[in-house]
Amino acid sequence: NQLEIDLRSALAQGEIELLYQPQIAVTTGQVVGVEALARWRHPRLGELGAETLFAAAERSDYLVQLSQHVQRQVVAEVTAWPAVLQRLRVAINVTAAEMLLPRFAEDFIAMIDAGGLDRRRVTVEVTEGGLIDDLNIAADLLAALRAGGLRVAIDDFGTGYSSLAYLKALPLDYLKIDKHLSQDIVGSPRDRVVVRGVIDMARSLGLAVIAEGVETAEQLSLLAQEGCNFYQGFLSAPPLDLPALEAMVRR
Ligand code: G
Ligand code: G
Ligand code: NA
Ligand code: MN
Repeated sequence: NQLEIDLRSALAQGEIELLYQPQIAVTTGQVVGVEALARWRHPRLGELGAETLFAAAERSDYLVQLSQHVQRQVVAEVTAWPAVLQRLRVAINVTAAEMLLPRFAEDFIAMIDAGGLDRRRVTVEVTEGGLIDDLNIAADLLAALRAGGLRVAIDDFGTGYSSLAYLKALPLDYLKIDKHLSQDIVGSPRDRVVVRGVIDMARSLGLAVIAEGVETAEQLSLLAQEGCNFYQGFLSAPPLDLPALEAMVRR
């Protein structure tokens, strides 16, 4: 597959680009953090999304190297940001495959320290579907990250089949409501009840709630009424490059 072959030169050629999507506090409208999202600036095919990038890597056994490359790139970029952005939190995605590596948590923390990024600003995002199957092992890994001063978010909550088991078993700081749930809340009383239940449960467990994929003022208003703490989405900003992020935070 040509895409898998191209991927081998992509890292060396600096074709992986990072965008940063703002995370906004619902009550104040302030940008409090960003999620780093990878893009592939392919020399012939143009800009490819993270799904294409990571699918190509998965097929060619390159997933862990790619994911770690992206993480080091995030740390290098963030530490070089202008002062006005240094108060923002940074959410970094991890894959299940790398969590299975021996010493995952220690190595991840060492990577953050080596780049000179304050651990306390970092959130690790794990996806429900991407979590390792043994929840006891997953719980130990996440606990080790938190013991090191990082925070942990469960991503795309509500898309999998074992959401409640994850919520019950894992030590977490944030629950991210999947974009479909955030969006279906308008016009569907049943979906609104489900979102309400998820938010109540998360908050009772001491987690902060981040809604993803918020595109309209009406969605945000309903999520605010249900007690959602933070949101991401096109309503405030798509994933941004550095100049656009800086302009938004200065505004
Ligand atoms: O960027 P969207 O635009 O398409 O991202 C799709 C999914 O790909 C995200 O939900 C995220 O879980 C995953 N993803 C995006 N960027 C990264 C990354 O840098 N590392 C990992 N492991 N996953 C990422
Ligand atoms: O981490 P994860 O897979 O959830 O990444 C979120 C994905 O959703 C990214 O690919 C991002 O570009 C995309 N996204 C971010 N904001 C919105 C939005 O408001 N609407 C939609 N449809 N997609 C969004
Ligand atoms: Na994510
Ligand atoms: Mn997500």
